[in-house]
Parts: sequence; structure tokens; C-alpha cells
Amino acid sequence: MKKFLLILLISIISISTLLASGNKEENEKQVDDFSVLVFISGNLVGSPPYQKLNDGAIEFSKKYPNVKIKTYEAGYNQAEWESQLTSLVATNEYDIVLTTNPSLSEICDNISKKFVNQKFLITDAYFEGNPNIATYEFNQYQQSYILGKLAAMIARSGLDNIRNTNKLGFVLSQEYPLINEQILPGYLNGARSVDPNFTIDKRIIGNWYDADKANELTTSIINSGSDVISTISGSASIGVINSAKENNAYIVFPNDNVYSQAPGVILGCGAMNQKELAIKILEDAYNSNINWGTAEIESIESGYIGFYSDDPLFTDNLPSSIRDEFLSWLEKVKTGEIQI
Ligand code: RBF
Repeated sequence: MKKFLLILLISIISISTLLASGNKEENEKQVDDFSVLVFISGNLVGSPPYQKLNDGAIEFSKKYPNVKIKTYEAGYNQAEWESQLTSLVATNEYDIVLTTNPSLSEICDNISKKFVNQKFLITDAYFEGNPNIATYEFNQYQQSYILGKLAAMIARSGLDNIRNTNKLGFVLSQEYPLINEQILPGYLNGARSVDPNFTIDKRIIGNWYDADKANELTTSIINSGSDVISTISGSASIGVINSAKENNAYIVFPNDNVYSQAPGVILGCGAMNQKELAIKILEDAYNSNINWGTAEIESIESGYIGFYSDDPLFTDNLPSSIRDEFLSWLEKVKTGEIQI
């Protein structure tokens, strides 16, 4: 009887050990499967918002050996993006598709109707109500207001080459609701908080890569009386910067720290912290912490919008007469004393 009990006990222990290790393997396999597709709607080179999203995904993957990242650059033909992403999703390889830009919500919404288990995280977009999609929009009104205010302060500063006109230049790749409803109104209202007479002289390139056309348009804007220019033009923005250098104009630049590309010409850079946001939302997805179906807005308050004020190329090149006033105003925006 004792022998029988002993055998029974040993059997129970071995079976439960086997079961436990089976479960463990199963758990590990599930976690192992955490695979992320970073879908770049354009190209990485020359597009800081895209590079930063990808950098964030790569940095996140380094924290966990079982996370796999694949980056896919879809190129500039917007008409092909949906079919490209559909083919990638159809492989059923990815737990999460991470992508960015306002036009991706509609594309992901369409694809999610065919592939009902696919989850999509989209930054720089606003879309509610699809349980497979979560979006994170940057408050670009805020960033643009800050840059517009600085542009106007520069345009009224009496700096070298300033003609004291009422025009501010803006070179755009493309018009879309985010540009017309947030970026341009924010920029204009920021400028008009300095002087209500400011207007925006905007020109459209028509794509995200033609630096020569961007250069031509910028030169034409400067010849029409603008001394301070801003731009949303992806890899074409190098043309804007070069024209400003050649024609002694100034630039305020959104979404990235690019002071070193033209010190003394680029006098202010706004921040859209895609990298930090990508890390945070992938971490949330990894921990099953996403509010699927919802749309979040990121702002100066949540820390994902900002301004690069610590760079010596900012401090050394923007005269302290403007800098001090601008930074003390910005501080009040950060603390919430002034609301944009
Ligand atoms: N931004 C870039 O830096 N490079 C691009 O190639 C690019 N392509 C875009 C294509 C479309 C259809 C849209 C709507 C936006 C694109 N953006 C691009 C803009 C970017 O996602 C973001 O909206 C702006 O930088 C404003 O924050």
C-alpha cells in the first residue's frame, strides 16, 4: 500500500510538473508572438516624424527579446498604400500595426473590416469607434501657435534683413484637414497675438520630396515680402532651408530639432515627440493596456508637444531681446497659466 501511495505521489508530481512546463511554454509562446509592423506611409529619409516613430519602435523592441519589429517603407504613391498594407496584414504575422499620419485611419478602418483580428495603433490621426484601432493625435494647433508667435516676434524684431512686413511664409507639401483646421489657424493666431495685421503667404509643393520646387516656392515667397518662413514638407524641406539661407530669410521649423542644418537661419524648432509616444503606446499594447476604439489627444500638457529651447544653437542665435520674452511666455503655457 505504501509503495502504491509513493508511486501515486510521484506520478502526481511528475504530471503537474509536466503540465506546469507546458503552460509555461504556452505563455512564452504567446508573448513571443508580439510582432509589430511599422508601416511608413512615405520614406524614412528626410521625414523626422517617420524616423522618430521607427526609432521609438526599435528602442521599445530592445527592452524585450520577444518583440519583433518589421519596418516597411511604402513610398510616396499614396494610391498604393492601402493595397500594400492589406498584403502585409494578410500574412497574419503582426500583432500590431503601428503607423502615422492622418490619412491612415481610413485605410486601417477599411482593412480592419476584412481582417477582424488585426489591431492598429495610429499616431498623428484622430479616429474613434473601431474596436481594432486606437489613435493619438498631436495638438498641432498648440505647436503651430507657439511657432507662429515666435515667427511674428522675429518679423517685428529689427534683426538684420527684416523688412517689417505683415507677411509670414508657409511652404506646404499638401493640404489636408490637419493643415487647414489646426496648423495654419494656430500659426496665424499665434502671429496675430503679436500683431493682428499678419497674414500667411502659403504655397503648395504637391508632393513630399521635391526639394527644388520647395526652394523655388520659398524664394518666391521671400520676394513677395516674407522674411520668416515655416514648412511642413517632409524631405522637400531641405529646399526651403536652402532658399532661406541663400536669400537671408529666417525659419521656424515644426516637429524636429534641425537647428544644426542652418544655424542662425533656423531660429526656432517645435517638438512633436513621436519617439516617446511610440515607446509608450507599444508598451501599453504589450501590456494589454490600450483603450481600443478611442482617440487620444497629445499636447504640451501630456509632454508630447514642445519646443527645443535648450539647444545652444537656439540660445546663441536668437537675440536675448526676443528669447527672454518668448521663453517666459512659453513657460506660462507649460505651467498652464496661459492656455492656447
Ligand atoms: N510628413 C513627412 O515628414 N513626410 C512625408 O512623406 C509625409 N507624407 C504625408 C502624406 C500624407 C497623405 C499626409 C496626410 C501627411 C504626410 N506627412 C508627411 C505629414 C505628417 O504625417 C504630419 O501630418 C505633419 O508632419 C504634421 O505634423
